[in-house]
Amino acid sequence: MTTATSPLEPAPTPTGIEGPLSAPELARMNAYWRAANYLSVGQIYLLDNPLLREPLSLEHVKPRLLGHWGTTPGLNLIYTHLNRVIKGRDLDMIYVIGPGHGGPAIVAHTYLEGSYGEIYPDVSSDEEGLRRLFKQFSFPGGIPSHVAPEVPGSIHEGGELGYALSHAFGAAFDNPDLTVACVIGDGEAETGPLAASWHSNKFLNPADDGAVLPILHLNGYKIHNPTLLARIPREELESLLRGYGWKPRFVEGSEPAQVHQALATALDASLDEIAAIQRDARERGASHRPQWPMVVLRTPKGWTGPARIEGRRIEDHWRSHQVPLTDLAAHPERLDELERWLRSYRPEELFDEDGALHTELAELAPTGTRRMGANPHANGGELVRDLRMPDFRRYAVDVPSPGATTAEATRVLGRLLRDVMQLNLRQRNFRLFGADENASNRLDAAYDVTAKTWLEGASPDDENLASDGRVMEILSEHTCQGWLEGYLLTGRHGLFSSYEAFIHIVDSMFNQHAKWLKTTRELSWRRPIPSLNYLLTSHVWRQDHNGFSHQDPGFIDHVVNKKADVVRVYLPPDANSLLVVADRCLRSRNLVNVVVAGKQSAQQFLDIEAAVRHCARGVGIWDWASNDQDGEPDVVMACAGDVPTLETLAAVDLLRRHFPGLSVRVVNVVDLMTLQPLTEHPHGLSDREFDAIFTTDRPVIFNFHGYPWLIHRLTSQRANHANLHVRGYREEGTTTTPFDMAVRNEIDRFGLVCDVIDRVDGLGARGDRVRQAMRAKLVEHAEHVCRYGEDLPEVTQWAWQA
Ligand SMILES: Cc1ncc(C[n+]2csc(CCOP(=O)(O)OP(=O)(O)O)c2C)c(N)n1
Ligand SMILES: [Mg+2]
Repeated sequence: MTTATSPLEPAPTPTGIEGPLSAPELARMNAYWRAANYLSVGQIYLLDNPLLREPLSLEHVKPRLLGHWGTTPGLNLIYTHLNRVIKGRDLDMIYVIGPGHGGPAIVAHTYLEGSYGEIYPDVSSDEEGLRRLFKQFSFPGGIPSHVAPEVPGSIHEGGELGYALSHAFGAAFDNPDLTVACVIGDGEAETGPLAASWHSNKFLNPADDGAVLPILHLNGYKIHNPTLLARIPREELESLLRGYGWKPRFVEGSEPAQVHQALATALDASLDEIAAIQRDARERGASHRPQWPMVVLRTPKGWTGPARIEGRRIEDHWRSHQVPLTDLAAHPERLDELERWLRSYRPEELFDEDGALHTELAELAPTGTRRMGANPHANGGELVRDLRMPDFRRYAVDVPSPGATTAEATRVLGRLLRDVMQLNLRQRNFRLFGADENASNRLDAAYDVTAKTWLEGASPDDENLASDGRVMEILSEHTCQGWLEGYLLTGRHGLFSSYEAFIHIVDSMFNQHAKWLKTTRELSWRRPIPSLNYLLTSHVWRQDHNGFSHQDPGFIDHVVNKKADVVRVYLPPDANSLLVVADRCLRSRNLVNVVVAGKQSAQQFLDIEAAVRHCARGVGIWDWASNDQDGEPDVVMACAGDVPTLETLAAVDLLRRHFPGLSVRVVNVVDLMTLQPLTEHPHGLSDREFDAIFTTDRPVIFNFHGYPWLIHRLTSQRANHANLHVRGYREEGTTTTPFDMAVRNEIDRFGLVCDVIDRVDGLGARGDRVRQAMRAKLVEHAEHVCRYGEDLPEVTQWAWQA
């Protein structure tokens, strides 16, 4: 049914163009694309007059023009075509948008399909709704310019480029019915994280996982430059993508009808191929990696916008990246240009009298939860199923008395994780991630119940590799992080274990995820998702094989910058406390939990019930190590982290021997956030509680796992801060003995004893003699390690005695 003024009027189709779209269908899709483009330009520019029912004037235009046009028409085109295949095939599909700066596109489409208005009813399908839609974009009190958490259907803001494909794969794992369409900007494709993530196809099991359809958007430009992938010869690009294992289909052009047909053809062929791959694997087993299809879409940046402005090329140029026409007040002719641009989409044909999209166009969108803006996978909290958790007490290390046993904390945790894996095999919602280090980090018990995902060729000597493995290892921290984020954002659970020093590689990805969580907490319609859990091990104090390059405890400094209600940092002192903390983290929602724990054999201090009590408070006085029962201590020996805790206890032992009358209180901190004031962090101790533990006037010698400054930063507002003396990592050490690492950074027992002598009044001449003895020990230590290559027997054999 078409009328002369209807958008269904077939666009003049150049002869000789073939494709799956009938002329009316092509015309309707082109009109839908026009509508989305119109709404996108409207969002960037208009405050009022949303349907251009009056001539455009300056007061209809926003005073500050903010946003990104260049990528937007391409994103709109793709969305329009994805709607077609979703409807045609009843696909369960979400859309991950790498160039997330094209926020107007997705807001426009979710508005057109109705999912936007269901969440934000004020933005209604009428003229008033359009006015609000336009005004709110990049406007104070409104919405951000990117595909941020505020945008329905998004699991990926795209503000920081590089993570689209790894997020898409994370969403697809264990979602066999889901197809994730993923647009990758050609500039984004130059980033390291994106480049590594092409390899994700080697980890996707066609029988048990969903599919990812990458669409490389070759619009030719970034902000101020051409892109490499758009300028290298086509055959090199094709070889590159084929080398990564993909089967690319090229769609190229700048004539709408031709591009519509070509894109529809490419999507049909790609989705047919995906369906065939999945059918085959699901019937006959997933024995190898298929060559998955992808699309390369080469269309002009800023397509359909002004071709030239004042003689300079805009369309098909980087100059279209942000807002092509600015400073309209000073250049009235630009206002005319803007009006011509907006009217070129012929809004009067697209929206009815009330301002609603014409029904025959609205019908092009899928309905219900098939709309990409309403797909529950993109609001993963709606789909979360709790993990089935074993009782962590079953894995407890027997600790008859503090110091009586040794254990490797992460190996103990590995057994718990193995059983978490086992218990959730059927619901397929738990995975472990790590950059080639899960075994090195002693989590290899997991391989008793599952393998590492591997769909490439097999060698008879391989170990623990299988196409249906659930431990994900690729030597790209970015890819691990991106996969895990995608997995969590779609409502599943996981844990990322990393060498402590190298987790910094994903500092920025952590930032973005923490920001995402902070924002979603403020959006009632976004349901809470499982927390992002980091286990940082092979930590700074035990770099036996490696040395200085592998030493860096600074990730936690970085993490605590983020909103307090999103981050947690735990430093369990031994295996049982690690079990308790891990249980808590795996059950939590909407947090980033950072757990730092050693993997080496180490003394154990807490039996499991003591660990439960200690971790519940997060910080506490260890009465069994203290002798201040009669009142205020002479000194507080505080510690956080397994190695610093050991050194503190060894120092306390020395103090007992040398100063039997000295009253010493030992405080251990598991939950670093307890140190912050309650006003700053929900786990912060009240001042009263803090003062009760740390006193208001006694010296506190705090032995810390990380950089000392962090403890000062967290406690700066506490009454006793002036008496706080913090020892921690001082950027010293190399490949040396464990105790020498402590000595070089001055967190060692002998140095701690000297700290006490220096800070507690009244130790007199005895104090001087003991200080001298401690210094002598340090000299003896230095000579011994250089001569024998190992620590003094009195150090290695020391154990806490009840
Ligand atoms: C990691 C990162 N570096 C730099 C930027 C700044 N930036 C924003 S958009 C952009 C260009 C993106 O080009 P492309 O991926 O081709 O997207 P297009 O707009 O062309 O679709 C850049 C460099 C960023 N957002 N993220
Ligand atoms: Mg580009």
